[in-house]
Amino acid sequence: MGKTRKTPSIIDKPMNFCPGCGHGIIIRLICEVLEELGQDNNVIFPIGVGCSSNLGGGLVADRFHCSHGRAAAVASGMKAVSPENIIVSYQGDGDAYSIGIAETINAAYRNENITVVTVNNTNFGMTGGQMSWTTMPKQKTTTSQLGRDCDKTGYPMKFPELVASQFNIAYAARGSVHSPASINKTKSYIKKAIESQMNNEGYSVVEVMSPCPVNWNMTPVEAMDRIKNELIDYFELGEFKQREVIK
Ligand SMILES: Cc1ncc(C[n+]2csc(CCOP(=O)(O)OP(=O)(O)O)c2C)c(N)n1
Repeated sequence: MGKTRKTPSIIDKPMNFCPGCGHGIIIRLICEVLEELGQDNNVIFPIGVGCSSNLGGGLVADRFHCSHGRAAAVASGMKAVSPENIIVSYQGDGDAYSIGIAETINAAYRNENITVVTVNNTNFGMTGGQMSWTTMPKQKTTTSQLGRDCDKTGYPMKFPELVASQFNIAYAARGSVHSPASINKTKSYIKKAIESQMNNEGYSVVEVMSPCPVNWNMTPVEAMDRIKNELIDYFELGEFKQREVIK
């Protein structure tokens, strides 16, 4: 018998995600990390609007459901008044990048000592699969029915690379949940991000590539394969910035 992985105690009950969705895996990883770092009773989650909002219903943890796209601004305020708490904003790509890009980027610009986890499923999942700033070239969505035309709408945004290259932030990485190995790597990224907040190093962001079988019109297995075979060629996995802390 292999060692069983214990469910983190702040996970209260099953969450309402579609079969094959990646959100549940990512939330589980965040909770495992918080427990391992002894922060599970010290965390506050500013939560975005979208499928990410379901985090609120499944955890025994302090949380605040923010206006659409504004979680990074709320997170900055929480950290300012309560610096001893660990602040983890949890948002989708549509929320953090399309709708809330001003708040998202300004928090990075100011190097706020918060952690942002963005779930990139290349569309606005909750509202039925509209195009977002991470929709792939030629990808069909309900608002790009002939396939995304990037000459008209811009190219998919690579947020961790952007802030890592332009701002003096602490940590930026992109993970994925398409395989056990990528899940374990993603967990290590989330751990480094939260540790950097605990060390007062500043802003940390982990984007996670996540399947959305329902809106991609795929089976769960096909959706995982899409990440492996298509998405990570464009959305490269890895760490883009890691501050060297002088001890
Ligand atoms: C101000 C405002 N505009 C639009 C909406 C509708 N809305 C709800 S969820 C959502 C999309 C969220 O997409 P994303 O952040 O990518 O998260 P996902 O559901 O894919 O995880 C939108 C547009 C809203 N609730 N409020």
